[in-house]
This record gives sequence, C-alpha cells and structure tokens, in this order.
Amino acid sequence: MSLNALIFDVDGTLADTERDGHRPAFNQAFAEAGLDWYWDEALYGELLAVTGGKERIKYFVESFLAPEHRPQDIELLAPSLHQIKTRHYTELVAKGALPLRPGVRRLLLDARRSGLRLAIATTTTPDNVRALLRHSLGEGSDSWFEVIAAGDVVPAKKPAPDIYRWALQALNLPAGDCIALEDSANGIRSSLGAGIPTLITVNGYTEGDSFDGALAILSDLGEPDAPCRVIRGNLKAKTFVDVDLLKSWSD
Ligand code: XBP
Ligand code: MG
Repeated sequence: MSLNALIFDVDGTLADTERDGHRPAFNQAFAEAGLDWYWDEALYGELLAVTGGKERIKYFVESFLAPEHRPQDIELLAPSLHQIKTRHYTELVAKGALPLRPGVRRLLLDARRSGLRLAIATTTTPDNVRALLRHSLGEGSDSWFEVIAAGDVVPAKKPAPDIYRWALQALNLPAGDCIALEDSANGIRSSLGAGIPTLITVNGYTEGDSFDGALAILSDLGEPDAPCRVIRGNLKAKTFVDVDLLKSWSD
C-alpha cells in the first residue's frame, strides 16, 4: 500500500477546541435558554466520553441530573440547545479564539505540495468545520479537503467506525492507503475500526486515554523550531511530523 490521503479529525486534532471553545459555547447556550446548567472543565472532561453535542447534552441529563431535575422534553430540547450552542461556537471561532495546533498548517501545506489527498472525519457539525477552516486557514481552505465527513451524516458517531468508512467510500480509497490523525480514544477506536493506520496527538483532555494500535503517540505534530514530544513511537530521528515521515510509516 502507498500513502494517498490524510484524514484529519477536527476537535482536539486540528485545534484544541473543547475546553475553551465547545465548552463555553454549551454554557452560553444553557444560559440563553434560562437553564442553570454549567459544565466546568472537570465535568466537561467526563462528558467528552460521549461524542456529538446533542448526544452529550442527553448524556448529561440522563447521567448527571437527578430525575426530578430532568426536563421532560429532552428529545426536543437537545437539538434546539445544540443549535444555539453552534451559533455561539462559530462566533468564538470567528473571533480567532481557537488557533490551529502546532504543525497542522505546515503539514497540510506539505501534503498539498506532495499531492496527497486531504479529508476530514469528525463528530462535530459541518458548520463548525467550515468556520474553523475559514478562520484559521483562510477563505476557500475548505476546498483543500476533497471530503468533509461531519456530524449527522452517519447514524452512529465515534467510536463507531461509520464516519471513517463514509470518508473512505467518498475518497474511493482502501483504508491502507490512508493515515488518520486523531486525538482521543473514541477517535482512534473509530479510525482503527475502519482499518485506517492512525497517528495520535494528545491534548489536555485525552493524554490519559488508551491508544493501543496507534502508529505513534505525540504531544503534537511539532515544528522545525519546536520539536514534538514522543510519548510512544519512532520518529526516525525527526523532531516533527512531515509527509516523508508519514510515507515511511506507510511503506
Ligand atoms: C469531537 C466531538 C464533538 C465536539 C462538539 O469531535 O465529539 O461532539 O465535542 O461538537 P471530533 P458538536 O473529535 O470527532 O472532531 O457540539 O458540534 O458535536
Ligand atoms: Mg477529536
């Protein structure tokens, strides 16, 4: 197999979006809806066990609220709260609150120069993806990605493999011709479930996760002047991730 495409996760991988992006957006939505719910950093870390904002709201209600405090119409309330939250999140992104992680822009440009195909496979919404790409890589950068597999396009979100299988089908590529870049246990279970070799860059919420089967586990993708920290794996004397290194893992 030879490397043909990189498939990027978004939240936690392209940018560290959860603690200072999605989490405050959820809290702003709850306040706007007149709810006294507040997800602090620790609680949000527990809620990240469930992917998908609507599913996470339902998980919170069912698992963290006493029965007498649970809203009756959660099946209706969750999607409407999520719409408000997505508005707040995209406003946060537009303010530049969520920069790309180290090495992401460099690797994307390296991949484009090398003729690698690019795709996204994420649990978040297409609106959130396009806002993040537009504000961090510039207008039109979403066209760099042949496939943006996002959110409700599949019935089951990560850790189910559906979103990565959907991306492979849209790319018309076998799993072994791709490398997925992920940040979380749910993410790698999804990508490996689809048979895709996977590189992990951790963040504050996921560094304690289990990443069995990863090509390597790194602090981030690194920059020439800011080496990444290798948690597990062999970077073959390199100090940052580039296309040559990824290709060497695929040979
Ligand atoms: C991470 C998620 C998403 C975000 C919130 O997605 O699980 O649910 O936490 O975004 P990924 P939404 O790591 O797959 O990019 O509220 O839009 O779901
Ligand atoms: Mg992620």
